[in-house]
Amino acid sequence: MSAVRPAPQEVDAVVIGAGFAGLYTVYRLKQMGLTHRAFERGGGVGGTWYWNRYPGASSDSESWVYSFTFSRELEQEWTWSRRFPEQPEILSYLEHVAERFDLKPSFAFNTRVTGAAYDEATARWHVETEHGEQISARFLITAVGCLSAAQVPKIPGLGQFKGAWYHTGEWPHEGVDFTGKRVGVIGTGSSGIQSIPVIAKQASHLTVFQRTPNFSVPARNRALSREEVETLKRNIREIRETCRWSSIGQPYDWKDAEALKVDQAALRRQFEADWEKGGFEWMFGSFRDLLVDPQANALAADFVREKIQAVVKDPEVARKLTPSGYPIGTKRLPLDAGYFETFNRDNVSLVDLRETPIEEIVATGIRTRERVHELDAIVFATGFDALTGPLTRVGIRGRGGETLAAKWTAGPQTYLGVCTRGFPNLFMVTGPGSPSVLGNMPTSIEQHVDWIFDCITHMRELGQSTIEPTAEAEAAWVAHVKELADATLFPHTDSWYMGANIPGKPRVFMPYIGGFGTYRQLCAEVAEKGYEGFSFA
Ligand code: N01
Repeated sequence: MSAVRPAPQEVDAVVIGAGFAGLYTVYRLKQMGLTHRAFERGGGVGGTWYWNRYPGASSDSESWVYSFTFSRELEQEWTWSRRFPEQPEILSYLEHVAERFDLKPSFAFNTRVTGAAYDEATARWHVETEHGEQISARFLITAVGCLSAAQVPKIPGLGQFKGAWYHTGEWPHEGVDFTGKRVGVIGTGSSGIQSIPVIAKQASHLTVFQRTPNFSVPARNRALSREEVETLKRNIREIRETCRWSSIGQPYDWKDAEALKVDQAALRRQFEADWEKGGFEWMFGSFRDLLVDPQANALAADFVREKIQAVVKDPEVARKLTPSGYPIGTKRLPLDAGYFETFNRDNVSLVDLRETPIEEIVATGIRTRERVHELDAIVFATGFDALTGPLTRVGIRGRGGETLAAKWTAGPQTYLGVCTRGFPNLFMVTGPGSPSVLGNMPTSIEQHVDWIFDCITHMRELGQSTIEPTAEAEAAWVAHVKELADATLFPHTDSWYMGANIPGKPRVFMPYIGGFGTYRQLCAEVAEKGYEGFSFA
């Protein structure tokens, strides 16, 4: 019997996560010949797409940009079937990437990292897993995702519920059959809005528990024709180059026009035309003042309110579904496939929690102030402890044993959203303070990972062993991120961007909103100036 070679315990880098970010990080580590261990709490690759298997789960970025660009061969050999790829297809894509580039052997799956402590004497990270493994690494690279810490609200009585309950972000792999079941969905963010139309078709009755009515734009998903695929593949380099320099990492950008300065008939025509096209372009390829000027924003919000009123037949239901009191787009805008139409079905009812709040969950369902809604299953589409949650829950301790959670009590403190002072050689892929969730994630991820590996190469060439931001650079970056956000309408809204969905979380706008292209340029300039704002040892 041949002995199994033990996995190395002293490595150049530990990677946490096997989604887009973790896979590309491991690809680069292999390419550079750096020794590494990678850990993933799930049973396979996929990250977000491994966990979010809820009915209707799909990307809101078009398939031809929601993918890697690092390999031209990969780009040409993989063919997407639809405009917006659905969860099973994205997961197959990531599995294909992992196989094609032989990335899987680097990962230990079903293995949660339970702690990582920086040892000042050796300038190394000591990483522990739930299975008791101890690894020493020079670099710690987190690829833990921005929306991976699922949030089930603490509603009294969940323990006594006799039916089944699920969170969209931790959906059972075998799927859930709601046929003949009375289902309740709590939450009307992107996950709720994607899953509600699909669950409504299966369930005997669906009750939607809505706290804040949401704006939503039609996705208009469709199959791609062979001709379209061929054209896209021919032009893919150009398309992706546009993404790299655009505001949200997409192949379009804000128009060079302001809603308040164009003729109102022309504005209407533009809104209508983009509405027909579907997708994020309706907002993020639109007038450049929509998210900075309240009056401009109101024009867009009124347009969507009219669409809701036109679709929903029952005026009382339409009233409850119509958002007001916050600017459109300042909560992450969902894309939908017949969300508002779903409320015209006989088997769907809407509970407005602002009028009749949930008091408790009982054995047979959900009791609001008004009555008990009898249910066989509850779906929590209640979101995530975004951006900081996935990082703080790892238990990362920097210099002097300080935890990330302690350092970030008043909000995330980072430089460029990739490093944080007091945690030398920790790189956070798409960390708070970077554009991350405000753009197309694979574009953000590739930019960050490439920057990290350029930085590691630089350190290697100059014989430096550690890197961390200076106190001044970090403070200036945090102030800059805040200043940019304050110039927009975002801080006025309770959203997960602001940490407002998590009780006790500091109210800080977490991502960098200066535009993805601008951010890329800034990162490149920092590197060109010898990693200005970082100190090396
Ligand atoms: O979560 P959310 P999500 N009682 O936080 C409600 C990405 N994503 O999973 O608005 C009652 O947006 C909450 O109400 P309110 C995307 O970036 C991407 O839907 O806080 N209700 C809200 O309605 C997205 O933005 C894709 O008042 C409660 C909902 O639950 C992000 O993930 C698909 C409640 C939560 O909405 C998160 O989306 C899906 C309570 N105690 C997700 N607590 C694609 O790209 C919360 N709510 C396709």
